[in-house]
Amino acid sequence: MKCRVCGQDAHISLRSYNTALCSQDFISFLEKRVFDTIQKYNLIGNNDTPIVAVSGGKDSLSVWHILNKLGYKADGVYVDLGIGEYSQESLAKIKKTAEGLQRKFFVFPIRKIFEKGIDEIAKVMRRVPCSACGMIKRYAINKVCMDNGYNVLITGHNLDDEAAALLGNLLYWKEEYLWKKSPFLDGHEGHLSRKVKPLFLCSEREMAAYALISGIDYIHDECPFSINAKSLTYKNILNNLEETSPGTKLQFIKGYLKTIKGIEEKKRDISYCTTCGYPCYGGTCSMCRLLHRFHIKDRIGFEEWGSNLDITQKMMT
Ligand code: Q46
Ligand code: ZN
Repeated sequence: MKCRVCGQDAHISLRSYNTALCSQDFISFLEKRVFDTIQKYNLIGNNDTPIVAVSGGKDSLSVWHILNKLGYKADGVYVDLGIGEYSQESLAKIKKTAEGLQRKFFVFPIRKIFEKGIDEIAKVMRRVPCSACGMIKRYAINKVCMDNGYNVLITGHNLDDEAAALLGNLLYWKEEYLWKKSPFLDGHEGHLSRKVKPLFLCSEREMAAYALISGIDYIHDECPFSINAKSLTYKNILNNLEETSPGTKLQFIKGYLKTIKGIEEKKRDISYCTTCGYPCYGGTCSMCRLLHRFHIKDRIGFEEWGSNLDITQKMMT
């Protein structure tokens, strides 16, 4: 197989695009797709201050790398879940990437703040780890954005993540989540940053190839709590469909985007937490209730790591 662009040997075949490319042209092809996605859906504007939610995995580190390569000067934010070696290694990969990009990043160190890892906190909350994790991550990342003037939060969700989540929501007709699959979620001025997903048209396989070819050093292990995630089952189902009908995932997501234009977002009456101002559905938000339970309001803060890996402790305001 020959590269469609330069005619040299191809290294990756992209069946959903009915094409094959050499490593170098694949990198340009993927970066252009991310750039076109940002432009077409107005994900990041010239006056925006973007920040990437990084986990140490291939997608978030790659999107961080791509954005900075494309000229979007993005910093990073990481929630350290306190899961032993997994979290330590993730942090090490993020530090290395930040140093290479010469960008700073923020860390919300759960174990230092709560004196417990996410699994123990989840037990106290009587939730499964992923539920506690989701709530704390959303809150902490948004707080870093609000306290430091970042108005656009970028996540590394890829096509496979989005298609699996959409399939799950459709199977159970979770109407309230259907509109949330958009690559662009509005924020609330002064309370919630906008959320965008520049990789939502790039598949898992493409992102793995991109990270490998670009030499991005990421953590290969998955979070230990992801093992029983339903999303993995949905991903397998979609991969089987993709095998026989290349392009299925892309069509699924693109078709959805066309369709949701006509769906009215079902808005619930949102109010703001009376303690911290975070959007919630009445009274005090879940995070403020959790902090109250742990009596740790005075320890809630984050670390700011400079691009030279110097570190500053900051309290949340
Ligand atoms: S939710 Fe669950 Fe993930 Fe949090 S506890 Fe791990 S698997 S990291 S995106
Ligand atoms: Zn609150």
